[in-house]
Amino acid sequence: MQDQRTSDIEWMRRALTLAERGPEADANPRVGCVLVGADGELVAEGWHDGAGTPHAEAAALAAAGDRASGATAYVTLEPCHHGGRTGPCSRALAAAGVTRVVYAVSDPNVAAAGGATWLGEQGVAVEGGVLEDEATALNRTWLHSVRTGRPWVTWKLASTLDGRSAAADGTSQWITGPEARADVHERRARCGAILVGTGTALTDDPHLTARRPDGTLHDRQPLRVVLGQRDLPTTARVLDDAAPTLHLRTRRAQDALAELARRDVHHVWLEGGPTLAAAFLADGLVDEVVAYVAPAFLGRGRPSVSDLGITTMADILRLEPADMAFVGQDIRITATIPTP
Ligand code: AOF
Ligand code: ZN
Repeated sequence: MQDQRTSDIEWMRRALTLAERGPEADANPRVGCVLVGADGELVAEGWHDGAGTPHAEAAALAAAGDRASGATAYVTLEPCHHGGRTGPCSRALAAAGVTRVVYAVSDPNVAAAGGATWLGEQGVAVEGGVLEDEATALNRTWLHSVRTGRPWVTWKLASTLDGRSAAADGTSQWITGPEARADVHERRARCGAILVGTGTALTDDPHLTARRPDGTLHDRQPLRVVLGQRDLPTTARVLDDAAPTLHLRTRRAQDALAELARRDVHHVWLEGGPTLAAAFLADGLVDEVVAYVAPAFLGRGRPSVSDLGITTMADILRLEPADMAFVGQDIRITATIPTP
């Protein structure tokens, strides 16, 4: 017989795998739940499939029926304790006769939290923090957004080895190859919003949709967000009907992000240009950089980011490397910016 700690970890790993089936760019987190009987056998499983659908616990309880009585529930997020769109999982678990609840990470959503405490008061054995790091990584952007009130921001850049994102005459197509561009489109589809400034929208007239290499649209399109006070012509591609678009007429990046968090966007894909990127970086609003670096030089040309006000080595902005990979002929570097 395995000790309880080992089996707790194994079942939680299963719950995390189930959670991954949920949609990534949803308003809600990805959550998985496994119900295990007193005999140590699997009773039922469930996962959350996006806002408005049953929570993971509710899905597992529905699949279990009477067999939930006396079971242990493994949940990747603390069970909710609010009315919300679907009703409190804490009460549903207790009502079904679940005697033990093991969860990975506490719910930072103040409206929904409190399930663990309440279950404990009902005499249910409750334990939190099992595989907490893995569960945190799974919902990194959602947790960040709920905790800070602003979405996780990924700044995507494409540049040459000498850090140029456009040639001296302004031409910028194409620094990176088709594989890198396809990679960008796939990642766009997994974000809540794509953000550019009015400068980029007016100069490049981008679509800002997520497309496959054959030009067809991905099934999911992020919200297209243009930031800045200048008007856009009604003919701008970003205003076509391929995806929803929001023009935020504020200069303040912080306000724009707060507005997006209110709209349940928890992952923003920032796509330039250099002035907007510099503003976000200077305000500490970039959480992660995904840089596609082409093995090429431009010499003269436009830098990927404008002045950051850094004049001496002591002030260098250093990132935490997270990943590096070849994407076609180009190199993709992923790095995070630690919050001070
Ligand atoms: C859970 N299990 O599967 C999820 C939870 O609007 P609602 O009713 O869908 O509630 C959303 C909130 O509930 C969400 O912000 C988070 O705090 C929690 N999500 N909780 O116990 C789940 N998806
Ligand atoms: Zn719930």
